Amino acid sequence: MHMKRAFYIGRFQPFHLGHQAVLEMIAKEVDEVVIGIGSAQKSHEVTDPFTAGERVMMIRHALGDTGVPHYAMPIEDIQQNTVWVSYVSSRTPPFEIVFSNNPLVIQLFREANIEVKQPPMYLRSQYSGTEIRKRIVHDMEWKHLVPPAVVDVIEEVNGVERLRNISKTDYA
Ligand code: NMN
Repeated sequence: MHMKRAFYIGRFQPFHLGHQAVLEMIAKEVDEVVIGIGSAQKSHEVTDPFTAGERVMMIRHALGDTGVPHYAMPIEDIQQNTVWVSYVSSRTPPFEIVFSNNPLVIQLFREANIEVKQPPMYLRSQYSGTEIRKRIVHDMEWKHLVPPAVVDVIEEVNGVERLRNISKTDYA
């Protein structure tokens, strides 16, 4: 049995409905999706508030009912872009195509002769991690931008309070 697998990497800070829509589209083209949770070493930063484990939970519970067969794997950053593709490939299930709109990711995989497709951006201005983190910090509506399961994970780990606390400056 030959499975066609795609690779899709993001920071998922947090996983939102744009990610979910793209993954549902990718799942129509392949049998399984290898999801790289990028910058896995980061957490508790204004632009990267959630741990790799929390992001694994978001993806598992959000994709649970969607019929997107996947492996979600934390991937730490490395200092050397020249070896990044082999670093990723050495720790993921084999994949034959990459879906990404990140210019560096596209460049590195294409240089390694791996096929890259750019998925359509799904309502990009709304469904953006930057926008969602900003809304959480400023006490604006954000829950409609993420799958209900992600609201539950963020609440379980006190993510709203964490993000607001780490966004404070010490001279405010
Ligand atoms: O498009 P975003 O959500 O930023 O995700 C891309 C991810 O891929 C990031 O976590 C980024 O750090 C990662 N990445 C890492 C390297 C490296 O470690 N040298 C190279 C390219 C992309």
